[in-house]
Amino acid sequence: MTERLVLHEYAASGNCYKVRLTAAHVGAPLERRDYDIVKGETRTPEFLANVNANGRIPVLQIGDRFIPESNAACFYLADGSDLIPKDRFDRADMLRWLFFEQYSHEPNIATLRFWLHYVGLDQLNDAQRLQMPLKRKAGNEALHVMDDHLRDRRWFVGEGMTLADICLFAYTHVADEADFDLELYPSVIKWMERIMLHEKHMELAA
Ligand SMILES: N[C@@H](CCC(=O)N[C@@H](CS)C(=O)NCC(=O)O)C(=O)O
Repeated sequence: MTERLVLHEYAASGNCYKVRLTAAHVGAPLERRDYDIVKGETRTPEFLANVNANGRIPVLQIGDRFIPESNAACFYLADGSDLIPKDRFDRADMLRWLFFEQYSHEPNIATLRFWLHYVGLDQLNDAQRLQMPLKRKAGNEALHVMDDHLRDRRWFVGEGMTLADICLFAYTHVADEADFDLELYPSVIKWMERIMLHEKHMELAA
């Protein structure tokens, strides 16, 4: 990769962490540009016009082009590496888990983490408070699905670590910050330990 890579990010976000972890894994040097999402820095006219019309980070800048959506950014970085299965079925299965992460996992676990750990229970509005039990239930359902899948597997797809593992690891390993009890999911815990052992570049993504 010869083009300059800039990650527009908020460092505490798991969506941004997964992009950093993927970059570290494939050895791609990333410049980092921080935005305070609590202060609305991704909602300014300049950000909306020049970085992401959807007003969110992460956004991976490649030269003068921009890729929003964390899993798309991860895919760009991982394309051609050992994180993307060669087998056609496995590649589609990897995408299945990336979509699962965005639909069933992240909207529940990441949102509860942000509300409880960064905004604070006292600061939540009525609509957010009302959604909390539903997000708790759906987050636990996602963790159950993962735990069942991992009962007799080491990795989500095939025989080695893929992008599916990196993307699901991002918010699972901090789910305790959203008050999820990971002890209820022993196969998930073993899988996280496996990733931490396997992923030699983890400290580069901190
Ligand atoms: N599906 C998007 C979600 C991006 C997202 O929700 N980003 C949050 C931080 S994790 C954000 O930018 N929030 C600020 C805002 O909405 O103003 C992805 O995977 O990148």
